[in-house]
Amino acid sequence: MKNLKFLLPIVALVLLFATACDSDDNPEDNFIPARDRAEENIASTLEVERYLTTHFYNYEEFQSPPADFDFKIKFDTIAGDNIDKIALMNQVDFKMVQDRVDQDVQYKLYYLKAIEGDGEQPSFPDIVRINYEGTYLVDEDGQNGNELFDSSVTPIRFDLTFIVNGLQDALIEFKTSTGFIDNPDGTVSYEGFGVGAVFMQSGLGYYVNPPPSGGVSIPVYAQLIFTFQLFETEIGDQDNDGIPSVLEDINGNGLEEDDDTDSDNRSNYIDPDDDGDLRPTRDEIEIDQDGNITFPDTDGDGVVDYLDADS
Ligand SMILES: [Ca+2]
Ligand SMILES: [Ca+2]
Ligand SMILES: [Ca+2]
Ligand SMILES: [Ca+2]
Repeated sequence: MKNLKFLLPIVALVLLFATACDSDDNPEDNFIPARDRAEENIASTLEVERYLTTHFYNYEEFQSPPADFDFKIKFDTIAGDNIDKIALMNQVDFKMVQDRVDQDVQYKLYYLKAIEGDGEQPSFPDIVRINYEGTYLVDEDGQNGNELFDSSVTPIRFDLTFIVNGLQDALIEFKTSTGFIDNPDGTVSYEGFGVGAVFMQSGLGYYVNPPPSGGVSIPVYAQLIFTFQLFETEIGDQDNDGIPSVLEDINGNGLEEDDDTDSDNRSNYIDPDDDGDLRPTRDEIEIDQDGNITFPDTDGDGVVDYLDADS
């Protein structure tokens, strides 16, 4: 501790000096650009696939659940006593998912359906209640495993547009519970819920911006695994303009971020005045008593009022 007092002014001086020296230079010289997303995708996918071929999950417990089974997915290495287990690679599904930054990058997103679920299927901008566990992949020095960085204690409500893209993309492949029972101790037990996992490339995760999380720092470019239980879903209307956000995906590509009718840098799903005509979207649509929405086109030009700045 004693040395720290002396060290600090020196650090400050060095920083000052460095800043002074830099002042004539192009400030971009100090900027380390993020890795190319297409190239990173290739390396990330190989790392994810390495994990999937060397690990298995507790599928036997899901096949014949023990009495006290918590219906949570657990992974282990295929080795020793477990050398004969079926690799995740042979049990996962995958789908192609677009990068949110570079439209030319498509990810092969692997997910595991331990239980699909019997309830409702959420849409990509909906609000869900889940249990989850987040880990990042460690793949170095012959080691190939994963480290826990976050988990829920009790079911948590999440806006799907706020969570990492890979988890958003995976959760919409599952279904919720069919209902729940109130337990005497005040907790609830959900029935028929979906249980799954997703194995995502860093480009669908945090890439160069991992969040600060309790004690564990996630490395940049880390591949992520989330396991989850999906309990409930409700329709998202993030800007409260009366239009469910799933209908604000104007170009119909399943992404909420890239639709901005009035080009004001607020995507439609978070823009309460989508055409920028200063009339709120809510006043340019009609909602009847049953909640059915209709979209008037007053000037008959084929563009509905709430997306028509002239009407
Ligand atoms: Ca879209
Ligand atoms: Ca907008
Ligand atoms: Ca809107
Ligand atoms: Ca309008």
